[in-house]
Amino acid sequence: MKRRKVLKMGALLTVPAVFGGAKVANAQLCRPTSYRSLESEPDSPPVTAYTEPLFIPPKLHDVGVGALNPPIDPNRHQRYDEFEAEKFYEQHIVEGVWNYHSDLSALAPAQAGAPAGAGSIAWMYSGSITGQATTPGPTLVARYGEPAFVRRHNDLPLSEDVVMPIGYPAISTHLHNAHTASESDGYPMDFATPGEFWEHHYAMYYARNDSNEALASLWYHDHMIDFTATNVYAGLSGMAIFYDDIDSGDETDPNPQALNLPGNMQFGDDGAGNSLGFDISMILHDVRFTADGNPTYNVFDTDGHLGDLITVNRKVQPFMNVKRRKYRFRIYDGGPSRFYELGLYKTSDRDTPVSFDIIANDGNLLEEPFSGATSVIIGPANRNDIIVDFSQFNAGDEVEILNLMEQVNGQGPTGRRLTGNDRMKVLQFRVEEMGSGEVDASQIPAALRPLPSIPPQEVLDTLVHREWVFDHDMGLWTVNGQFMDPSVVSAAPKQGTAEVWTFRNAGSSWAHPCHVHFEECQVLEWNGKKPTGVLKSRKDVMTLGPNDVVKVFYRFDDFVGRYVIHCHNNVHEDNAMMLRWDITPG
Ligand SMILES: [Cu+2]
Repeated sequence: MKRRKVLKMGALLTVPAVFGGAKVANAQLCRPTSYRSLESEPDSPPVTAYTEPLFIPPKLHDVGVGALNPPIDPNRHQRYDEFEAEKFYEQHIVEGVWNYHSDLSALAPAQAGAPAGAGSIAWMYSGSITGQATTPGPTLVARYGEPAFVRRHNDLPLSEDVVMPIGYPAISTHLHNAHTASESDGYPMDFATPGEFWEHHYAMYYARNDSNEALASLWYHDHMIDFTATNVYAGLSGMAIFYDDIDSGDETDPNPQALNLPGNMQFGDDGAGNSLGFDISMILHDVRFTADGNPTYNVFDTDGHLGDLITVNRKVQPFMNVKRRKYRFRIYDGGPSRFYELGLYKTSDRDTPVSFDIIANDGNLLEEPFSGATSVIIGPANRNDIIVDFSQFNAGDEVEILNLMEQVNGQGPTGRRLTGNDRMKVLQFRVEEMGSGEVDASQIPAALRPLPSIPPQEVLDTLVHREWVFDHDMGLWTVNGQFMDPSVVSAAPKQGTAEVWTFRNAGSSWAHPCHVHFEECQVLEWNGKKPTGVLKSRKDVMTLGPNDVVKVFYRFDDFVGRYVIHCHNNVHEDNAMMLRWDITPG
């Protein structure tokens, strides 16, 4: 028997004691000791599932350097002359209305300059060729070796004039997991108020100039101090896709290095549920709506916020037409607080999960595909790329994504799986015949991208070791017993060094997705065990169940400045579960 086969069978028989695994069972989920009822928050108005076409954001449009007024000041950016921008983008952040679902829009009053019935109140990003603001915002499609510059304007109303009942109209935009100089990273105190802009220089440089450090599925989202959860919930999230010669986005790429994964570098949709390409990003946000069709949020619940309707690219329970061929789906948990176990089922046989391949964890290609997965678990800010082959279905078949993860409050999952009709509807695929002359040229190669090397144990033992304990104190959330204070530097590794960090969840009934800006890490041990399967990867969000302990390896290179470590249950983050750490010149 081949080694990979054995590994796969092993995964079926054993239970990974962690989030982020596939073919999982309940043992890895957390079990809150008490449940708080959601009865105080009324259900959203009824909507009809699978009637709204999936929205697929178009590309961010290159405006050219000449459009930037004032021009770029290279002195404001670390190493700008080495990584001079070749792509130039401008985005405006605005308040407007968004059609989450026609049934909800129909309930909406006249607001934000739009007539009654036009849509739910939303904060959105512009930047596509049409100039239309959307949520998610236009997708930043970038390539290694082609530095990009994005100027983001805060055009939200002043706080006394906003219609959005939640959030605060100051913005700081973080490109999640990008290897970004501090001043461009979306540090939570680096914010722009209405009428101001902030500039972001993305060097599109592999960490340590190592192509094994390539990132692929990223997202940009608001990171305003104390208001991240609410501002993202209001609509401020969008996707970013990084390509290179290996993961080139072109399934017919003749370059022998190219992986030829499904995709043809096309973004957007035709408005009727048909995508323009085969490399599709899907960001999940769970939202609760009022009787007048607007998003609602309980700011007094510091445990977290749960919506009762799952949106995909800010459409409630949408449908998507797919051809009988392979697709790459980049699945993001946009939060704020919900964890998912997503399974794929033919509507005519909801008892038999359809298997698929997982090719990336937290947006980073695995060494080899994890084949035969029957579900994928993601916590807030985690991403998994999967490949689904629809050629196994017939034209006319309907296939659904269902959420199997039971969660009744913001603390974390209950540890039980939803079954039958309790499973939550996420999205419906409608399978169509390929067009005449169309071929699926894509592949699922046996090898994807190697992992960067890790020093041997005797070297790891000599490095600086730090521990980050995620806990609860006086009704708020702490890291190492402290609340977020931007004037306190909790760690200051020197540029060019490496360290071993341990993340510990001190809570016995809480889940904490722990995120570190700037560098990603490799897991050394998860609850004392060496990582296998999809955890043998580079990660930027360690989703810790109760009492989980994860030891990881970090290097700090290329840029210096202020960064943060925080829980990516953004409600915990906003209630102080965040620390500043700095990289200092070596
Ligand atoms: Cu948390």
